[in-house]
Amino acid sequence: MQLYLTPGACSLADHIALNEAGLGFEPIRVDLAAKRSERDEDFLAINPKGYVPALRLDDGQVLTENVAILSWIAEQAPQLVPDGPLGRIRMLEALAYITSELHKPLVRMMFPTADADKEAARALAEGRFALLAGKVADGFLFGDRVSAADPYLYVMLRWARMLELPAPAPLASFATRMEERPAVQQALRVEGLA
Ligand SMILES: N[C@@H](CCC(=O)N[C@@H](CS)C(=O)NCC(=O)O)C(=O)O
Repeated sequence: MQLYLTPGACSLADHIALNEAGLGFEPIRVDLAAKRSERDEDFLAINPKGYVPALRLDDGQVLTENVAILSWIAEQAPQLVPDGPLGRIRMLEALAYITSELHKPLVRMMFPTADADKEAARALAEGRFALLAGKVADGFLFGDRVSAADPYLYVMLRWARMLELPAPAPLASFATRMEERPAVQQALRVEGLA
């Protein structure tokens, strides 16, 4: 199995989740501007969407989209699925919120079309982080056990830090807790971020 990633990009979430799941995989870096992998592959032939993450499974199929990849990883490692009859659905709910309500405004802040757009995206992201602050008081999004959604939230908080968007204190503590985890430390080392 191979994970196509770019250091520090949203693919870091999938990298961490694969580590948390204890699944063996090869990390392959992608130059997003050139659309080539470090193995000199045409990345558009692997993922015609042209973006990371992309996960090539052992049978050759390629999965794309953080929500799908993180859900697939959780299916391989039930310890990453929250408890309860609605556990999987709650995780999907969190993944959908992170991908559409946090990931997108943060990207708009990184690549604004106008100052007004950047400020609007900042206000949106701030409000949306605030809604999650109350959820991580017990440790992670779903209590004291990491789910496949937590690495995605962690990566968004890294981006917020880079964009000088202050995170509410409970989210800053959550990020610190994530950074104490060997799965996170290993991913950061491999991506050259630690
Ligand atoms: N909807 C996609 C978005 C992925 C995405 O935005 N990837 C970024 C890095 S975080 C990327 O590769 N951008 C390069 C590009 O779009 O050319 C997902 O959630 O997986």
